[in-house]
Amino acid sequence: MRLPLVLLMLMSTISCAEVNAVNANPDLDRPIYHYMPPKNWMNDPKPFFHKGEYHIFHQYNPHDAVWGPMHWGHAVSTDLVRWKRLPIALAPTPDSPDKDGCWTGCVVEKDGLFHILYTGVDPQTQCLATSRDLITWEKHKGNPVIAAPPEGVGDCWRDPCAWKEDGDWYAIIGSEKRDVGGAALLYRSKDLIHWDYMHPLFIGDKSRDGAMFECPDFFPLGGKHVLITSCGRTFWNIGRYVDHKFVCEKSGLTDGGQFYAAKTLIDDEKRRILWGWLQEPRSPEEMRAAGWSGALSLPRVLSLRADGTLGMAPPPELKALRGKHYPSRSVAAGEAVSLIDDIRGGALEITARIKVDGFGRAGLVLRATPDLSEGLYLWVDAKEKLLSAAGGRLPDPSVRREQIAFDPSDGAEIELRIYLDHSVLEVFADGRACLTARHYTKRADADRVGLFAVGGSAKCIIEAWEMKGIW
Ligand code: DQQ
Repeated sequence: MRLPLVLLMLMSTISCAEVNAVNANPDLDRPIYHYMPPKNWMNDPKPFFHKGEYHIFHQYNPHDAVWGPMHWGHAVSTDLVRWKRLPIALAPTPDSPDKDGCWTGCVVEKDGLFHILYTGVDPQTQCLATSRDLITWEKHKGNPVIAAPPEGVGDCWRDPCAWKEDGDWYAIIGSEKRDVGGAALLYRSKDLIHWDYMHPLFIGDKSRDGAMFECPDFFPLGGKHVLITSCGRTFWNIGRYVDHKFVCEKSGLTDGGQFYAAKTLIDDEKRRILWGWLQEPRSPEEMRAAGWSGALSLPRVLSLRADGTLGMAPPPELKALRGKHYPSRSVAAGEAVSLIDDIRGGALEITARIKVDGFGRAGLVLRATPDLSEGLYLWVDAKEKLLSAAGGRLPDPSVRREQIAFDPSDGAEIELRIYLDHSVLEVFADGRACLTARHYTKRADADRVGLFAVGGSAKCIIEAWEMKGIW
């Protein structure tokens, strides 16, 4: 039954003012099921779990949609899906060590109190704040608690990550050893206030994982230890923790695309969960025009795979976001993109199982216009051994290509778990490679899904759900 227009208009007037504003001026790119502040800029998540609650603290500029004087925004969830925004946890204090910003750090619990260790700027020093309830924070009167870096360290000396071990507190600070690479500098303390520098926990190689380490994270996983570091991309290193040094055995990328400064928590099911900052490859003018910038990635449950690499999977809780179901069907794809008749939308979860022998390149197009003049292509290339995503047109999607090493291994069926949320695309490939891409459009009809295979034909089993918004 079609409702009369008058009734439809009446129904729209009873929705809240914010919804009307959005409807009047639809932003086709704003995610609906990824956490974001209501407006302005966010980056760097800092997760913390306490008594059934997942807290995400994050870098936040409440005054503008571009990076600026950093505050700590705060949100909480009990189900990993719906988030409640909480008051700002930290703001810069004039004439203090964090006068120019409260940069990244970590949250720990000690003797029933919560503590944030963070970097104050400028210059970079390490500061402490304390809370009884995780909501109201009081800065330590003696800040900074670590005033200066050891000798031989470059400009980067920030983003402390602390943990308790054998009755003592340890922290690594992300840094750089000039001309060599990133360094995670290890400190020890009895009380989180007085810190002694020990030595580098680990020194990287600038040709492999960048000239410095931002936002380091260090934790046990499956009998090994993992060191996460960020410099341009976020890397994982898996190895052994021996005599307070990290011995790296394997390393790789947590994601090949717009995913950065990722950090973890451990929950009461002993799941180690990673979140990253979904970056916005837009100009300051475009970000200001949108009024928002940056989002929190979906949670990724980490595991140690049998081959010693890092496994990443979406948690089952995300199924709560599923709405209308598009049942599983088998679709043949050829060189020309075949659009699927019924599956469409800006917010979708898609599972695609693709057999990858006998052709070079096969994948999906998302956010496609019916005339295919626009689309976001996602594909596996068996020859390049890459998983890639790019906006544009086939065969040469021209706008910025995101990619990650991914060997589909001959003849194997690969499973892509795809989360599309307007401008956000997050993909989990076989639980061993992740790719995040951003794609912006002005076309309301850019909501089609299609399949293609270049250099042969491919069979794909595809199933999808419309995704519900969380606000
Ligand atoms: N972002 C913070 C720094 C960190 C960087 C500043 C990484 O603490 O190193 O907003 O994105």
